[in-house]
Amino acid sequence: MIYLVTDSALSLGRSLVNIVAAALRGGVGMVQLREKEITSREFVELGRAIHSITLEYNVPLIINDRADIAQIIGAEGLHIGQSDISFKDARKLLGQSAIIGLSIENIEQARKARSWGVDYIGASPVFATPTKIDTAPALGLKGVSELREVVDCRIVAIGGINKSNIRQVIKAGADSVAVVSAICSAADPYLATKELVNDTII
Ligand code: TZP
Ligand code: MG
Repeated sequence: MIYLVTDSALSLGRSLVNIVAAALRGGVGMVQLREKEITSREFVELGRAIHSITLEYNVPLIINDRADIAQIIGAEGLHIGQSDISFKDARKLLGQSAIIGLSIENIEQARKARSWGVDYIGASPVFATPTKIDTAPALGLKGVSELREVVDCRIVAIGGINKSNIRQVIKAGADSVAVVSAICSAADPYLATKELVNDTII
């Protein structure tokens, strides 16, 4: 499954709503709204606009960081990192039906996340990427395989993944692949998504 993570700053001046719509037509199975540079009010407005399209495709919308915004717009889930609110608090706030994903950077964090019952772990980053530079060292394909052996929860791989390496990431054991620039910065986000989706069928 291809999981689109948004970044307006990487969308080459195009409307994020149009990019998400193209990615949904192309077959993404999950969308995460990850916007670091906008106000809370803009985040809510954009979230509502994007949610209305993801609902048409029956694709879950996940909000990055902001449990309050996930709740306000009725999004299907929340994605948190190691320094965000805790998984326990997020679950308490959003309830059992919410999809809650947690980024992990090593096996220890993955084990803990598994024991808490997260819905998926974001294995981050698989490869070094200019999209996010304040990351832990890259896990590499070996890191993904190790995670696959140790934890039995869903693994969403993220970081530097594109059509040149996606098959290897899936072969290493990722259940899904999350991408930012491979779709948001693509000349044709619809075609780019379709190609990535085809590549997941090994
Ligand atoms: N978390 C870890 S790497 C990353 C995030 C949000 C960015 C991935 O972006 P790209 O463009 O798919 O490498
Ligand atoms: Mg975060």
